Amino acid sequence: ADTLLEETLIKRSQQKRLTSPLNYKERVFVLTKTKLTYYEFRAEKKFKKGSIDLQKVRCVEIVKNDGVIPCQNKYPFQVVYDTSTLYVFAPSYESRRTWVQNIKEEVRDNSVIVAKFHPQFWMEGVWLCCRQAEKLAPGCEEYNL
Ligand code: 4IP
Ligand code: ZN
Repeated sequence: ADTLLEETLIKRSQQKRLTSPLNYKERVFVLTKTKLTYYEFRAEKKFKKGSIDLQKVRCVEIVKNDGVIPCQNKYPFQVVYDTSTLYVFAPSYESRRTWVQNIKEEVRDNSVIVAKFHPQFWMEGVWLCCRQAEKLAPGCEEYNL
């Protein structure tokens, strides 16, 4: 499929298992009309590490943050799908804006779009925005597509 965007960004581990580590990895992100895929780039090759079907995306938005960001890229955004949230860190305000705008454009007609979302991080078992301690707790701020 045709690439709409491609850039090396940093992602936080999605911690799908209770025992998953919290870490940050540099990945090549590729956006097409149907998928957001990330690859590890090693020995001049791309190795696919994960992919999100855009039809499943429920929310894409910047993350508001006033704490320390423990990786080099300081402009976070979130992609919420199924029961997971992928946090991605862009190197600049402009880069983040481009990714959020382009993904929003592709998911505009999704039936699963949320009414409310969490504007801050899920961190150490709590949503920093609303202090709810349940990962699937309903969002606390109105979402605008
Ligand atoms: C891994 O840590 C990587 O961060 C994975 O990211 C991540 O998968 C894993 O989390 C996490 O355990 P180690 O490399 O130290 O094992 P990547 O796939 O980019 O390598 P996600 O789901 O974030 O892709 P979970 O979610 O699989 O538990
Ligand atoms: Zn919240």
